[in-house]
Amino acid sequence: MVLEKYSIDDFNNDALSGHKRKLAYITSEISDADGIIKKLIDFQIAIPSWALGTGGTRFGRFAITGGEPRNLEEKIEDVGLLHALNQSSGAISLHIPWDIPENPSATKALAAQYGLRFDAMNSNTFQDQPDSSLSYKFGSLQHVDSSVRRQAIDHNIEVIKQGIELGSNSLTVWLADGSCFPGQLNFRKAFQNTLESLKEIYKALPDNWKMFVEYKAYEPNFYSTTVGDWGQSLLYATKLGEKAFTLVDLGHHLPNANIEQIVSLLLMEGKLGGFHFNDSKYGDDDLTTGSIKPYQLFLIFNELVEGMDARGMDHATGLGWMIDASHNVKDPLEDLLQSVEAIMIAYAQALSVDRKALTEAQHANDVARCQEILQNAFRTDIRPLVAEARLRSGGALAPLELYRKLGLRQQLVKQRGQKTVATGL
Ligand SMILES: [Mn+2]
Repeated sequence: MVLEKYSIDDFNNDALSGHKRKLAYITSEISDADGIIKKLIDFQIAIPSWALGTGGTRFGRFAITGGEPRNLEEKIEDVGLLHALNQSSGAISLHIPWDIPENPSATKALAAQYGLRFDAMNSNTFQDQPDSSLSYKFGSLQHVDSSVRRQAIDHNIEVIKQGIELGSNSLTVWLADGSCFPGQLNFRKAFQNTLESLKEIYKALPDNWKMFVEYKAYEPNFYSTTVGDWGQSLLYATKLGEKAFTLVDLGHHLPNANIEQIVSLLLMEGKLGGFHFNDSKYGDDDLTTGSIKPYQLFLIFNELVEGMDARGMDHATGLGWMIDASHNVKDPLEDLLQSVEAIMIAYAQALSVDRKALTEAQHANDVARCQEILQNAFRTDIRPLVAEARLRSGGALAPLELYRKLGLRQQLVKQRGQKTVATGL
């Protein structure tokens, strides 16, 4: 389904006078509103191919209201729809083997029609596939048996090859490897096996590619995880070389971890590579970004902006930005629109922080002033800047509202049927 430009324009025209009024106010309140809008226009967040259908927990999956994408082409169509609405979702991230492109050049061309590029490729050695001869029950890249490690290495190399054909330039490796019980694993040997395996995968990376080593504190293993935190990920990334980086998934920390500090130090070391956005109350809950802890999201972006500027990095292209969430009770497209919106808002808030004043207050040990500066940025309603960025790039002033007004889910149900199931989790 292609969203006609006129339906966006009609909607925007109706909302224009109210928008202009709000924009004029915020533009007069903050400095360099136009510079912020330009940065927002450039900023794109990749949508993972597995987030477009029914998500779920390990207890059950509940179908969405129908019209789920039945194949990769329809997933691309869905991301195209999101991008048409918000102009900030111009990339898709594939998970192999859930979404293997049968004809990569046709897949690439289809994505280009919707203005999409292929972001990081994701390998999967946390599930056994029907055609795999060896099991990952006791790990993949860490496995005590070198033939299991070989199978996992070969899979990752295959994913790189598929990514090359699609024009991707990064590989995200997330491992479920670890142990469930004390004594099950020799930690050092598990680390070394994993490192040796990653080195083989690293050798297959083209020069312009990056490898993202994603960490996670626990689950599915509950005693130890072989890439369990940012320190372990940084060890691997450092030992592997300059094309390897740490990837931060917001849900992959122990409770109350100071993620903004982690981000700041990884950036300082030039080893932050990418981001997976989601939100959580307890663990890796994979809820809509910004739905539970919007202030934390802002604080993270505050460090991202400050740290990237300190290194002269381009905000839009310097790191890999992706949503990684799962949907059990919402329409995934509505959920993703909300997540992208929350990310854009947090980014805009971070861009509006008075950095000079903050630095001065820090140097003066004026703690109260530091807090005022950050909270002032957080509490100022900058949403009209985000809306203006969308307007200028051809998106909708209020994407979720338009999605509902046009009955896009109902149209997808009509087109694809009520009982369709997307590949994925
Ligand atoms: Mn992730």
